[in-house]
Amino acid sequence: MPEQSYAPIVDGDFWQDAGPAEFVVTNPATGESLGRETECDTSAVGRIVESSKRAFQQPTWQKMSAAERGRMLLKLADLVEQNAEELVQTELQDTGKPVTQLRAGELPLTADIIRFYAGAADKIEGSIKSGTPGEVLMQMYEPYGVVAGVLPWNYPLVNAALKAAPAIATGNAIVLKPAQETPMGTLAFAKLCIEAGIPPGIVNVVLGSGSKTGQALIEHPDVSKISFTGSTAVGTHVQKTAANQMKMVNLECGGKNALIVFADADLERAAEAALLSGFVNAGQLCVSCSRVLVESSIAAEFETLLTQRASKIVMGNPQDETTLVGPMITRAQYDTALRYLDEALNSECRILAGGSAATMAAPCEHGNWIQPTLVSGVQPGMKVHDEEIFGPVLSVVHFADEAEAISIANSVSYGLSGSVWTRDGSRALRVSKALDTGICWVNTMLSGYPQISLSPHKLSGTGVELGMEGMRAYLKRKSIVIGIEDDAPVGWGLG
Ligand code: TAP
Repeated sequence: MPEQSYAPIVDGDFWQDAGPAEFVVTNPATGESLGRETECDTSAVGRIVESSKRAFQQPTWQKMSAAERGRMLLKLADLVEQNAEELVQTELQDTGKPVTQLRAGELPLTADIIRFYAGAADKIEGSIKSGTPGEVLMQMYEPYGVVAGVLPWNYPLVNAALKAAPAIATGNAIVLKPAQETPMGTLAFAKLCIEAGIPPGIVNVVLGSGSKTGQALIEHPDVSKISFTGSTAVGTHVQKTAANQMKMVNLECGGKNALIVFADADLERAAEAALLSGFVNAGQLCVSCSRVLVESSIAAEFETLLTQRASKIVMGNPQDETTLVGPMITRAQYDTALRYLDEALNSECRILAGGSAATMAAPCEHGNWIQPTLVSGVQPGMKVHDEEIFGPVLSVVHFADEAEAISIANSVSYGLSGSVWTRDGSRALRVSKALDTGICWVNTMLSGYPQISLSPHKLSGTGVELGMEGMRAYLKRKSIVIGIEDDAPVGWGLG
């Protein structure tokens, strides 16, 4: 059978000879090759951005009503659902994510995000302000033009929808750049955009490494806005690059989030949430809580609950419906997580569950497997506490009182999410307000999408994604002042 090749999408079609196809895309669960991916160089990226610019400037796109763009997005959401099983299998191969998490999580969320922005497309309102009697002051919104959507590998479909749906709803064109390891979901998504009637060129895809293709994309002068999701290190670089051309940037970056359990909480539910949060997608989820802060008076009881439940977690072939934990996406990510575990093993921490790489049976024996790991006795200042591991490693930290819980939670340089577990309503609100994070859940986790907006704090990013605010981030402001009286004074006292 000929080897599968992955090519960029321009003007609605695959561009087969866009560049050399040397990068091997692998299935992280089995280590098998899924095909080779083209790398777009600066000139190929230039051609693709040109196509996006042309598509944006087309009179048909410029004159299309917001309601019509919304209808196209509704069609796209329907197509995502109609092709759900194919998309599930694509993502399963490409990311190693367990099939149940794809069916119940990533696919429905992708469709929900698209529908949310479909409905929101014609709800953007400008304003008329009361100025002097001789003038009308108007404020309105306009699309940027060509937007770059730079995606991580952990949730390719959700992230493609998160960037493309608001971009389309607001009348922009978008060039998506998936992570080199996971091109398949983004390509499938872009093809469905064409099937939904979204004009060719409005959603293009470049393929290749971040340092070459991604860099060429964000530097392109016709790209007016960059929406980036990925690590803090790369996000910082993207922001610096964008500053050279004063481009608008949205950065959704790393997290080291805390789930805080007070003694009065429903401990069974809190334990369930902590494990789900720490181990879903093998811990490769930015908003997951990888630190569990537990009040000292119930710490022993809570750790027993965590350990008992962790022993029942099934890690294995992502195709199996009982699997909760799949593999790490790449060998590099696997090596990174093992380095953190080594450090924890060589410290005063106690391993309550897991603690090492896992040996798997065929067909998964060559995948990137790490046991779901619970580490107790973790303290601020330790790397396992302070740094984002992005693997199935849940750290347990004890605290004496509310003030200490807040101080530990806020001691890291990230500020993405948090979760507070208590039956005391005032304390829930007090602690939520005190956490320096973009979102805080109370007695729940990972819910509220796509209506809520996420605006990362500290080194977790800048700008806003999701919700209506997330859509306005794809629009620039324009003010128009009209003099309607011939004798109205001209501004600054000139008249
Ligand atoms: P990164 O290594 O930062 O990569 C993210 C994207 O940026 C990839 O497409 C990457 O391309 C590209 N890239 C790398 N260098 C670039 C450059 N110079 N110019 C333009 N693009 C460049 O992150 P990752 O490892 O894929 O994802 C994991 C990280 O994403 C974690 O830190 C996680 O917390 C974060 N994340 C955050 C969120 C939110 S909502 N805050 C959501 C998901 C993930 P290549 O990979 O092809 O080189």
